[in-house]
Amino acid sequence: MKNWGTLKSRTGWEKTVCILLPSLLLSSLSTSLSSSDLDLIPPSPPHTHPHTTSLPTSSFTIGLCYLLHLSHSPAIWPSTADTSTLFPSFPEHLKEKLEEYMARFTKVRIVRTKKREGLIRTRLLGASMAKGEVLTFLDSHCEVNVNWLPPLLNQIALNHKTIVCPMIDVIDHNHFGYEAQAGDAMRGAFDWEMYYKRIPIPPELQRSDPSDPFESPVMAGGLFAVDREWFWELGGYDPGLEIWGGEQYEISFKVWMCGGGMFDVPCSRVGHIYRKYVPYKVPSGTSLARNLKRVAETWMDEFAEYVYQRRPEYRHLSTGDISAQKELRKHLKCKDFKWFMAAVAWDVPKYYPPVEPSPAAWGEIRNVAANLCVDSKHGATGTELRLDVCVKDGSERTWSHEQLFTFGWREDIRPGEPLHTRKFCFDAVSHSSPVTLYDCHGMKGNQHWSHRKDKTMFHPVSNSCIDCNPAEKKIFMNRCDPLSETQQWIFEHINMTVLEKFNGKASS
Ligand SMILES: [Mn+2]
Repeated sequence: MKNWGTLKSRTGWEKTVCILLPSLLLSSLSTSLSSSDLDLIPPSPPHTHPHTTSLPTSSFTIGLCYLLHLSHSPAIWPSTADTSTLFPSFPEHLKEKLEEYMARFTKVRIVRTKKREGLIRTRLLGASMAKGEVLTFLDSHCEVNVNWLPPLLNQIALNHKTIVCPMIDVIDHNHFGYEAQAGDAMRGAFDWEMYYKRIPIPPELQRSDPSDPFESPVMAGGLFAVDREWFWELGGYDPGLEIWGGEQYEISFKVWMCGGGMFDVPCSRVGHIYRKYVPYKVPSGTSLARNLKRVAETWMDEFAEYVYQRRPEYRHLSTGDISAQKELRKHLKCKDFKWFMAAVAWDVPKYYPPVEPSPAAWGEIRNVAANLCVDSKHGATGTELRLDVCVKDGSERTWSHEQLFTFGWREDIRPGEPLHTRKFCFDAVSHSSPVTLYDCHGMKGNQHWSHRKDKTMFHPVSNSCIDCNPAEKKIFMNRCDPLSETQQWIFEHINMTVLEKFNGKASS
């Protein structure tokens, strides 16, 4: 027993227990072990693992601030770490203090950039100076968990063209509490505005052992391990990307399309602090858009058009020179994006279709009794919907109104025109609650609406309807009474074919 390391979380993912044996990894469900058994197995310090030489050595590149936090993670310096490289940015107060402090970690090298280079080029610099066989990239605001590294290295030892990502657990930015993400193991995906999304692992890809690594189309951010030579064969990150953003898509598309693959490894856990706001200034402000367009132009072929349809402002953006990236793609004989969508990300369009199916209704929503419109005032989560004078009827202060809504294919209602909806949905929690905007979850439930022939807006889950008080301009849920004109609503535009399909599905 003493040679075994056990991986055990503080909360959230006890179901998956991963056991490390010398040079190979076995994983099993905890059904045969009770949690008290697990407590009896002392996690052996990483440096005493008697593994063979078959696991490659690893170098780390870690960015920016909070790095003291990470360097004190007990498991960050396993014996497989050959050289570790830390990268502070340029805050003056860290200069000598940091060097003095880090002197006690003999494996740490501090390398400084001359000017601010941003995450992407700084990581490239770290990678260029690393000597280990495997590069492991981590954010500085991370805390690695027990035995996080060997399961990653193992996948790379099996296939050196594999990029592997740990499960990213959540460290709360207020109190540093540690827990798994909602849903824990999920595939990395994206919508066609290029927002990162997580989608369930489809049954076809589910393993009998949930602790087995699984394929993921795109990585979440910057936490991954990669064979050093393979990383450079792939051209590293595109050095033309600025500061931050889009690089996770670039490396993900590239590794899949150019003959490799990407896996998430449930046995490898790394906690990450999700911050509430960005604590630094990003120069010029458009670098994210430019980065995304650069990635789209280099890798996404005709699918880039789906992005531009949703972000028309990208059309006129300059990507800078991408000829080297295109040349690399040709040189590596990479497959096209159509292949990527068919072979790797085939389940993504089920959640995020490139061509949005036609909505059932859109435009203003006018109440029959009040002759007033639903108005969400550009509000965010928690905003209560109110009645207001319809913009079309010459209401002034138009800047403060938001009266265009889309009743779309997910059968939820969102502010905005069909191609540019916001990510908030009409949401009700009971048969008498107000109707508010809430972050769309896309899973129907309490955001599922139906617009019936009698003009009511029916909420199946609470078996109630949207009602209003014209005098107070309040909008709320109530017991359905189709004869009451305060419960009758008229959408400006209706696609009857789609609407009947929605309603037919509901009644069948
Ligand atoms: Mn981060």
